Amino acid sequence: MNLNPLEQIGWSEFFSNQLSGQAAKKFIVARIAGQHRKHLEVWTAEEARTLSVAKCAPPEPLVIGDWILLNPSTLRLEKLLERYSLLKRQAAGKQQSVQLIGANVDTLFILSSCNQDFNLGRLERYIALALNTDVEPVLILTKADLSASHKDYVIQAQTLYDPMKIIALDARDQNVAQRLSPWLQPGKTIAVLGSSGVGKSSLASSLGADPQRVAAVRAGDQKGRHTTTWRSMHRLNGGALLIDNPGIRELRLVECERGVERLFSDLLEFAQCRYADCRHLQEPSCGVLAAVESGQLSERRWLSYQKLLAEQAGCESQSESFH
Ligand SMILES: Nc1nc2c(ncn2[C@@H]2O[C@H](COP(=O)(O)OP(=O)(O)OP(=O)(O)O)[C@@H](O)[C@H]2O)c(=O)[nH]1
Ligand SMILES: [Zn+2]
Repeated sequence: MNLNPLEQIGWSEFFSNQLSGQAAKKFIVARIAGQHRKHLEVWTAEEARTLSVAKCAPPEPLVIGDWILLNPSTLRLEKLLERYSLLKRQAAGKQQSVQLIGANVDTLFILSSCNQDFNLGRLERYIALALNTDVEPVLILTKADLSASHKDYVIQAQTLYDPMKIIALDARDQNVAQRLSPWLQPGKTIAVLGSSGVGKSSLASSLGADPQRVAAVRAGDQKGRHTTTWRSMHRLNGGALLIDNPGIRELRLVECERGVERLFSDLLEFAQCRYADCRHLQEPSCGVLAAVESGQLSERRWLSYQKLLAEQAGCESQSESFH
């Protein structure tokens, strides 16, 4: 496959359709490839450049993975192109504030270790986050080499969302790219999320990410809360792009009803309820409650559904300003 320089960093028809021929000639097309407190790193067809955040103040916040148009003489932001996917969550410690995680992502690698880090409720949040914006979730169970029972983890996780691919591996293994090859096509963008210590940096290195950039993300995480904006994009061996993120302590969903509905489609199949607007909480003649009662549906799953819906109710879209 012969990709031109922009396609190699993720450009596609979805974006070129947003440009008039004139705009394509007049402006520099760039992708945000690094987010730091005071500056952005962008990639163009020719080079990597650094921009001051002050010059990039669009009406809505920018995030790594975004495609933007820059004025060639001032390097000011002219336009943010429409995104085909956007991963976001509630900002840590700030209810009602949205934090963007990454834009124009094709695949979300959800990392969890085959040990006490493994938690079904937490995985459900990550999967819903991806499904909400049509990003394919892929569950990567790391530290499989340390667990005799990694197959049990796979079986448990498969109950969460049947179509999801699950791969158990050793993140330090240099051959992991073979097993992940369906998602590593040139020009495709992958975001990696998971708790601290699950092997995000190890996996990035095994896939060929530049170790210096990986180290920068880790150092940023240790500096404290401001560093949540410290993310970078890596080119992997074989040509895919990977967005690294600091470890997430607690993921809370926001504006994610669609993702929750898709994740819990098995539960909603039971929703033959008396009331059309049944919330499946305690209403009489509720098909979902009846399924829990009869054991067709696990109580854990029903509780999880209710919890994920409740936590985002009342969380309005007030994006955290990027500074
Ligand atoms: N045995 C084994 N060790 C692993 C595996 N993945 C990661 N490790 C080790 O676990 C430790 C943490 O791995 P990292 O790759 O730094 O984890 P991380 O997710 O990047 O952590 P943060 O940077 O804190 O978010 C390191 O000592 C790794 O060598 C694995 O699959 N198997
Ligand atoms: Zn109901």
